Amino acid sequence: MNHSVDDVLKEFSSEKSNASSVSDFDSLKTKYLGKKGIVTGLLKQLGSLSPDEKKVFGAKINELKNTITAEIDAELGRLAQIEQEKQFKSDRPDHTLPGISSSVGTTHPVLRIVREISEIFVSMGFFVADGPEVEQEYYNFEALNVPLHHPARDMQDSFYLESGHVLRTQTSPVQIRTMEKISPPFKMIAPGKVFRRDSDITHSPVFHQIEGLVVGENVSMCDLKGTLIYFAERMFGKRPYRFRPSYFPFTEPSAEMDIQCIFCSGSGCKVCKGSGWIEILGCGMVNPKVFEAVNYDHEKYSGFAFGMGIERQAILRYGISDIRLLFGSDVRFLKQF
Ligand code: 2U9
Repeated sequence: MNHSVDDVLKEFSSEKSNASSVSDFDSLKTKYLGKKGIVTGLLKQLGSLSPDEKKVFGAKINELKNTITAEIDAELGRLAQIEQEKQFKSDRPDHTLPGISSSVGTTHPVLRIVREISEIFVSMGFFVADGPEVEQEYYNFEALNVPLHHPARDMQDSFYLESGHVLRTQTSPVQIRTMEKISPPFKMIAPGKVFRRDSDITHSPVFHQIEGLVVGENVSMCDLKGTLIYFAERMFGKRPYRFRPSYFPFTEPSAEMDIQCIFCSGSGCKVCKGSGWIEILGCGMVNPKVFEAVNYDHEKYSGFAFGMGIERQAILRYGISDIRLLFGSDVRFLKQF
C-alpha cells in the first residue's frame, strides 16, 4: 500500500508534466479523484486493513488526495487566468474603427418662420411680447370687442376649461395685456400657439400665429400698408400684392392682404384655387372700442394691427403640400429644412 501511494504520486507528477489544457487537467481530475478514480480506489482498499494500518495509510492517502487536488486546482486557476487575459485582449475596443455618430436635431420649420418673421419686424423697431396660453374670457374676447353671440365664443369653436378659462384663440390677449402696462407710442409683435376646435386636412386644433400692433399719434392706413408691403417683399420677394376689404371685430376698417400666387405667378393653379392670388394675412385699423377697454384716448391715438398663421407662411415659403407634415415630427421631413 505504501508503495502504491508513492507510485500514484509519481505517475500523477509525470502525467501532470504532459498536461497543458483545461481539458487535460479535467481528465486528470476524473482519473485520480473521480468516483472510480485511482485515489478513490485506494481509499476503498482501506477497509481490508487493520485499524493501525488504516490510520497510517488513511493519513497518507488523504495527503495524496490533498496534494493532487491542490496541484490540479492551481493549474486550472492559472489556465483560467490566461484565458481571461486572452479574452480581455481580444475584447478591447478597436479605436481605429469609424465612430457611430449621434443624429443631431434641426430647428422646426415653424420656429424658423417665427424667427424669420420676428427678425423682419424687429428690424423695423418692433419688440416681441409673450403671454399665457390659458386665458380669461375677458382678454380673449371682451377686450377685443368680440361680442357674446360671435361664433368664436361658442363651445363648438373654442376650448373652454372647467374653470371658465379659454385656450386663447389668437395671440391678441398679449396685446391687451401689454397695453394695460405701457403707453403709446409702440410697435409690438406677439408670436405663439393658439387653439381652435377645428381639425381637418387644412386645419389643426393647435397652430401658431404672429400678430402685430402699432399704436401712436397719427398712425394711418398708409403706415399699415407700407409696413406690411415691406414685410411681404422681404418674406416672399417683390411681387404684386393687393388689399381686400374684410371684417374683424377688433379692427375697423379691416382688410386681407394677398400676394400674387408664388406657384403659378398669377395664371391660376390648384394652390390658389385658380384665382392667381394667395392670402397671406389679415389686418386693419384698431377699433376704438379696443382702445376704450385699455383706457387709451382714442381721440389722441390710433393704431393698426395684423395677424397671420405661421403654418400657412411655412407652407407658402417652403412649398409644403400638407399642413399635417408640420405636426408629424417625421425627421425625414424635418431634416429637409
Ligand atoms: C388688438 C387689436 C387688433 C389682430 C388681427 C387679424 C386681423 C387676422 C388671422 C390671420 C389668419 C388669424 O391665423 S389666422 O387665422 N388674423 O386676420 N388679426 S387683425 O388684430 C388685433 C389684435 C390685437 C389689441
